[in-house]
Amino acid sequence: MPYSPVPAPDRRALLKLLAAGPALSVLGGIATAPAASAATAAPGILKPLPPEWFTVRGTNAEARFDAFAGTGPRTSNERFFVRNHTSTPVLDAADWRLTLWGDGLHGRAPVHFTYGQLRDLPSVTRTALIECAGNGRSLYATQQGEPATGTAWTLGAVGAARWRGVRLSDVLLRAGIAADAVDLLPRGLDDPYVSGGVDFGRVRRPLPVAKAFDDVLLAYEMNGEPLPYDHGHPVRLVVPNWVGIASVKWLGDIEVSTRPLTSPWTTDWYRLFGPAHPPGGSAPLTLQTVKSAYELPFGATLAAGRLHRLTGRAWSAHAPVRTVEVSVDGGAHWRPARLLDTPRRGGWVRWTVPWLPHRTGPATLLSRTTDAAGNTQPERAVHNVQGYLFNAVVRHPITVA
Ligand SMILES: Nc1nc2c(c(=O)[nH]1)N[C@H]1C(S)=C(S)[C@@H](COP(=O)(O)O)O[C@H]1N2
Ligand SMILES: [Mo]
Repeated sequence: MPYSPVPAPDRRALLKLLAAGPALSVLGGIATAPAASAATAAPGILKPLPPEWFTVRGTNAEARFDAFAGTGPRTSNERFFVRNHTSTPVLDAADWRLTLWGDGLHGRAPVHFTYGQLRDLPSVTRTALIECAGNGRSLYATQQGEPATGTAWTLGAVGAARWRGVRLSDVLLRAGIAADAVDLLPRGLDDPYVSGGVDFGRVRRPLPVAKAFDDVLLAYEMNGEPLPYDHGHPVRLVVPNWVGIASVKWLGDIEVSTRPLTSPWTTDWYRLFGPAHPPGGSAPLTLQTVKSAYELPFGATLAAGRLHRLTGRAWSAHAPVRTVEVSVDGGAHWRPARLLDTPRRGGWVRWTVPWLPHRTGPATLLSRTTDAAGNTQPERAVHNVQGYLFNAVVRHPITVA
């Protein structure tokens, strides 16, 4: 077993260590912030959150999209957004085990895998985006005048990493999954989620066996490092192209069931409610959507009479990106951006377009992704009460001076 974890320190000691700074790179995957920055804190997140990289929103940290400018096609562990229902638990891989149980296993007795046993299975490595279903939520209010409940993300609740781990299907087969199993219920080891005085239990969300056998990973590495604490150490699910909530962190057990399962994460949240949707809500959300964003702060000032190389990123959960079109005049004229990466489903592409602004004053930048399946960003997103799956063309305000 190649990975020797740090002996689990108590939380306060760990935070103190983190505050102490650079010596900490020994901690699995927790890197140190740039020297110049005074990191802000989010309750329950362990890694440094320098304000030039993150905006803290409650127990979550949104990546600043403008800070992706000049970085590669993958998001480093230090810059990856964090979405925590409660707080990051410090788990020790040495005494962690995964339990599979339920009537969908042949033996019907629980089956355990230690961390070492998982690491001894054949590994696979793949790049996948993880994106919160609520990414872009605040734009329902700011752009469409239709507020939604929940964390007011702008566009930075998304990141692309290279994940290494074992296929969930390999583990299910070794555990003796029955032919008539239909649903899994992966559950995290973080504290139970309590909201409005109601204890909803630990984070858990049904996952169809069919998706599990398609492309789901039990990941133990992120960008070549042991999974960092905040991103699910020692093992998380990576469910490519699906809403981020499917990628359960700090995985502890998986129920395997011959009957369809539910949890509040498929009944109360992560479906579409509101007048535009079926009474009682849509089906539970699965795939993410189509988006693009400029690597520029909202309200940025650009110098008139100078050539700017505008950059951004585009992604679609449905198919590889085909085109990104850009407008610098609020949508009157469009031209294609140049794609800087080979489009792949499950990743994002960086794009660029030159712009020489002449007229000073406020301007609106737009970008529009179309994927190879013909999905394109609409002018308006279909509103839903909880503000999921915002996919509209974003109107990015800037000033030319
Ligand atoms: N156990 C557990 N898993 C979880 C969560 C959580 O709070 N607890 N948050 C989910 C949500 S809503 C998202 S968007 C992703 C975010 O992954 P990240 O924090 O690694 O970016 O993790 C998912 N997995
Ligand atoms: Mo999420």
